[in-house]
Amino acid sequence: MDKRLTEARDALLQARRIVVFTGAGVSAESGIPTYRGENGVWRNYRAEDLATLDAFARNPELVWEWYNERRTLMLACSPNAAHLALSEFQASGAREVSPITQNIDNLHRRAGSRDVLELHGNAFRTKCASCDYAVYDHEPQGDGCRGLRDDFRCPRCGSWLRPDVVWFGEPLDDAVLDAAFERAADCDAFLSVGSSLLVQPAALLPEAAHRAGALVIEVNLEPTWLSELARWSFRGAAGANLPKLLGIAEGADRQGPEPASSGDG
Ligand code: BV8
Ligand code: ZN
Repeated sequence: MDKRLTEARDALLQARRIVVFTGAGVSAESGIPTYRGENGVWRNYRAEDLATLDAFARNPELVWEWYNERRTLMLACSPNAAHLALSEFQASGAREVSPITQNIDNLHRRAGSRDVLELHGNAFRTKCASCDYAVYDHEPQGDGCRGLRDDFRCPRCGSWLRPDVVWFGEPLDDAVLDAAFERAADCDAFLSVGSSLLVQPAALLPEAAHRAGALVIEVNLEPTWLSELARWSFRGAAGANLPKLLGIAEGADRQGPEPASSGDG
């Protein structure tokens, strides 16, 4: 294993409170397009154009069609080695692990991660645009929203239902954001995985951790503004690097009894 990766892993495994902050890049190997990568344009729509309140007000059917298409794709994808390693790392209980994600694809939950802070919501949660009705849809709603489907009308007040995600220009949920900043300021290690760190205010979290003196490590295919600040910045895929960094790949972090010696010791 790359010497720098071993050093970073050994330093990381000393930490007691670790935030693992993820972006679209952690789900790329599961087959979910990123936002700004070469295939970053969703079909012929751009997230910035459709993931907005204006777009929904103008054409809710189109926005629902887009989200149903994305839900269908997300359900067809599976958590990859990065999601699974993070879930195993957290489950080991050896230290406090706080997953904070910008992704709405539900893959961290499906991988078994707990207590995931979903900064931008979850594509599978549906909420009423007017009252507090909300429901967690495990399956995409039918075959998409062709014309006015009454499935998209709130059973309580009749208003439009919408995906429970944070659109551009919308504020993030205060409680979620406060919790995220608290964890970033309190952690002793902060991992940024698969994010271009361009979307605010999420992109302020790595900075908050760095300012608080946390060990900062990055795994990303391309350099970001954090790459200079990080103690280690690995240019590589999350699926290949995160399991090694977390000591999962070769069981370096097994807390259980020493594996029985193979008798050649
Ligand atoms: C708000 C849900 C205010 C919807 C999302 C100008 C300057 C600065 C800020 C702004 C500005 N103009 C406007 C703003 C604010 C705006 C913003 O930040 N815009 C950006 C585009 C400049 N922010 C907002 O609007 C936020 N709200 O500010 O509200 C307010 C306050 C009070 C009252 C009223 C209003 C809301 C932002 C949330 C938007 N919603 N998603 C949906 O998706 O349907 S954001 C969406 O894009 C994703 O959720 C994700 O968070 C983000 C994309 O970021 P990344 O995850 O980093 O993904 P990206 O593709 O960019 O990068 C992937 C990286 O992975 C790449 O670097 C790539 O190299 C790497 N990679 C690829 N494959 C791999 C890999 N790495 C490792 N392994 C691999 N295999
Ligand atoms: Zn309602």
